[in-house]
Amino acid sequence: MADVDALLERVRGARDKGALARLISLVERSLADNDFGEVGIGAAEVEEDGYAVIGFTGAPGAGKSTLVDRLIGSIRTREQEVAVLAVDPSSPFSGGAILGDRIRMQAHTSDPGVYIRSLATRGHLGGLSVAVPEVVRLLQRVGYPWILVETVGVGQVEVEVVGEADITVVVLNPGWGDSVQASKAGLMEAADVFVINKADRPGLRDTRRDLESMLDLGGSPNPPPIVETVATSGEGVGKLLDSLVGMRAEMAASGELSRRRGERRVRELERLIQLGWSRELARLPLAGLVRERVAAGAVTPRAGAQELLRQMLLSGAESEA
Ligand SMILES: Nc1nc2c(ncn2[C@@H]2O[C@H](COP(=O)(O)OP(=O)(O)OP(=O)(O)O)[C@@H](O)[C@H]2O)c(=O)[nH]1
Ligand SMILES: [Mg+2]
Repeated sequence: MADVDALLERVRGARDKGALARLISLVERSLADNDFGEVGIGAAEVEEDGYAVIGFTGAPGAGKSTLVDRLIGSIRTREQEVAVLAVDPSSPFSGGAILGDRIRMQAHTSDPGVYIRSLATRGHLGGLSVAVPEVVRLLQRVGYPWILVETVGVGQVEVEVVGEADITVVVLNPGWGDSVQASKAGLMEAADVFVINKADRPGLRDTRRDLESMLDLGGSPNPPPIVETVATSGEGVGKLLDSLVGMRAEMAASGELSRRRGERRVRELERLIQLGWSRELARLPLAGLVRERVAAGAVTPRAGAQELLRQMLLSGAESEA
């Protein structure tokens, strides 16, 4: 994988965005091809508090992209670099995906300190849950101190992606029921920071009060902060960044950051083991036959699974002998 090393050097040295795009494509392709081989860029983790992964989630149209765009501006004002991953779980294509966001963030694309990339992972091996951590690890290894991950899409996938960030920002809007929606989607537990964006709209006070009472009910001794923003004007975005900076420092000092990252790595390991196993199982000569027999009702699914697992263990033992 000398090629990969050369690309990595070009990104580390000159912030060659073309080289970075090629590296991400390599990761994507290896997942799309169901190629479990070493991509060669996931080797070691850099030191713990040199970077932070911030995930943004919330209802469609809540203003996540506008907010991320503004946050890029604030981070750049503080002369730090930032990478943005826009994750589109519904599309098998990257590049054209999330066109609107591309346009929105276009002002930053000529800035060498900003890297924006959309990641479309439907149909890939393990989908999002495997691709996102790999690409995040790549971005972190080439030295981006801020990695912002925005998801488009709804429901389950959002929550899944939430698990891939150090700090999760849940974006709500003023208006009846938004916080109720968030709580139904399981986002209340996942939130480290709440943003009430579109604070220029009516209903701000009510939404804040709803949210606060919901958090009270949750009874956490350490409820997440609530930041009000108007992403279109940038109002409140500096405050959001301050709050992220503070939280990141606190989490690093308390050990929470490394605890979360350790958990994430173990989850990733488990997913990869599952994927590896199912791939190996599917490759067994017997797999097709067992599937047919299960479909026909001749064998129960459990007996079929047991038979295939036994076969796999046997073939593993043979190849080792
Ligand atoms: N009035 C007002 N409009 C906003 C604000 N923030 C974003 N918008 C508008 O809301 C619309 C949706 O914003 P986006 O940033 O695309 O929202 P999103 O959450 O990224 O949307 P998806 O990616 O489709 O889920 C756009 O028309 C924005 O201009 C705000 O603070 N106030
Ligand atoms: Mg968006």
